[in-house]
Amino acid sequence: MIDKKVRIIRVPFWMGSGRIGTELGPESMITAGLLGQLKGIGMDIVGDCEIDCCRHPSGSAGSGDIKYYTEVKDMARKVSEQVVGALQSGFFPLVLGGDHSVSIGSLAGLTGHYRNLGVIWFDAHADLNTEETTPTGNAHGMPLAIALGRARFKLTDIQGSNLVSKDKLVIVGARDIDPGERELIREEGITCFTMHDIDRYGMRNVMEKAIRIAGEGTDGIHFSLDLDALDPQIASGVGTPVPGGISYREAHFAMEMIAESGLLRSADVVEINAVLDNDRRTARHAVELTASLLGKRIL
Ligand code: 4U7
Ligand code: MN
Ligand code: MN
Ligand code: MN
Repeated sequence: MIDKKVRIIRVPFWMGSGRIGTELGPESMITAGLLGQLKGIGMDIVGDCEIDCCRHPSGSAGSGDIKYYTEVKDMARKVSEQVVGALQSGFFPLVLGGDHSVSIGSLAGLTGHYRNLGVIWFDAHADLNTEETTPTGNAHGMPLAIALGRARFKLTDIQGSNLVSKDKLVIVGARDIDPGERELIREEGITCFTMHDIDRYGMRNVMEKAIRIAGEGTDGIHFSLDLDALDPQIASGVGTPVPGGISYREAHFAMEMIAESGLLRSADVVEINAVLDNDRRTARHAVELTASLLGKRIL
C-alpha cells in the first residue's frame, strides 16, 4: 500500500468529447464509492476540489480546428494549476474527468513539476490527432499530439509546462487508430501496445515493458485511464466504445502491476459518460480500478 495523501481534482467537462455526459463522471465515481474505497486502503484525502469549467457553452463549437478550443484551453489551464498546487504540497493528484481533454491539464501541471515524466496511456484510441488529422475536431482525440508538441495547440501554450518526451510515452490497449495517428506513431517511433500485442504477449509482458519504458530513468509515471480501454461489454458507459477491449481481469492486473512498481506519481480517470452508463457499471469499474491502481490488494 502506498502511504499517500491524495488530492482529488474533479473536472466536470464534456466539451472535448462533443457530447454531454462526461461532465457527470466525477460525481458518478463519488456515488459509486470512490472515497470509501480510497480511505479503506489507508489513503488520506486532502482538500479535494472541483474545477470551475464551462458546462453550458454560450455559443456554438466555434469555427476553428478544435471544437470549443477556448473552453478546452481554459479548463486545461485551471486543471494544470490545481495539479501543480497538489504536487507542491506533496499530494498525489488524482484527476477525475470529464473527457480525455482534461489530461492536457494534468500533463501541463506534471511536466512543469517533473523534468522527466513517464506516461502510460490506457485507451482504445491513440489520442494523437492534430488539427490537421482529426476526423471529428474533438479535443479528447488530441491530448497526446498536444503533449508531444505535434499539434498547433501545444502543451507549452499552458504556462509553466514542458512537452512530454516521446520515448517515455506508452499507449496500451489501442484498437481504433486513425490514419494520421498511425503515421505519427511510425514517424515518432511511439510505443503503442495494441490489443494484438496484449493477445500475443499477454498483459503481464506488455505491462512489464510499459513500466520499464515509462519508469526507467524518469521521475516516475503518470497513468491515464480512459475507461474505453475496457471491453464495452463490461464498460458500456463511454462515448466512443470500441469492441474487443481489455478484460476486467487484465485491467485489474495491470493496475496492480503499476501499484507494485512504486513508480506511480499521478493519475487521470476519464471518459465515463454517466448518461450512457445506465447500470452504473462503468463507474463502479472505474472506482475498483482506481483502488487497485493506488494499492488495493486482494490479500
Ligand atoms: B478518447 C477519434 F475519430 N479518434 O479523434 C477522434 F475516432 O479520449 C476518437 O480516446 C477519439 O475517448 C476518442 O475523434 C478520444 C475518432
Ligand atoms: Mn482517450
Ligand atoms: Mn478512448
Ligand atoms: Mn472516449
